[in-house]
Amino acid sequence: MPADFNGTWNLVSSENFEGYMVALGIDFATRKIAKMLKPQKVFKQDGDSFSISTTSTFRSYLVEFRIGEEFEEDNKGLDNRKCKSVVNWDGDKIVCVQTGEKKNRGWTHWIEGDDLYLELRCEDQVSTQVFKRA
Ligand code: VLZ
Repeated sequence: MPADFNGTWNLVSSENFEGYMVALGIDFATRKIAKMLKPQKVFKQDGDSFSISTTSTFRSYLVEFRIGEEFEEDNKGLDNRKCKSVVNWDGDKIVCVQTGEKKNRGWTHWIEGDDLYLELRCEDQVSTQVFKRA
């Protein structure tokens, strides 16, 4: 039985989100705002179907996918670069590979105790965020 990510999660800590945003080419003014945000994630997981909505007072982002099925991702409101994305299980983690202009782009989510983790990767930058159940 795979991990159950269903629920509402609030950001409690963030490491090197700045470096991740720089690697994505996000401008200074946007980064200044974005790094102050405490986004909330709502996961809906039904078998291999997922939706992850990330909301904040500034920008919000929704991604929907099925495990193992490649999809076009537009990253609207983030860096707006299109990529081909695919998410797979790695044990109890979900691992997204985002193939496009930026090398080594993707993210991994997993649960540790009561906390939701997110590792965001772009080029040589790694950001780690931790969320707690709302
Ligand atoms: O998360 O890719 O959960 O695809 C934060 C909005 C969204 C703040 C960060 C605005 C998205 C930032 C991180 C402006 C530059 C992300 C995935 C995994 C969902």
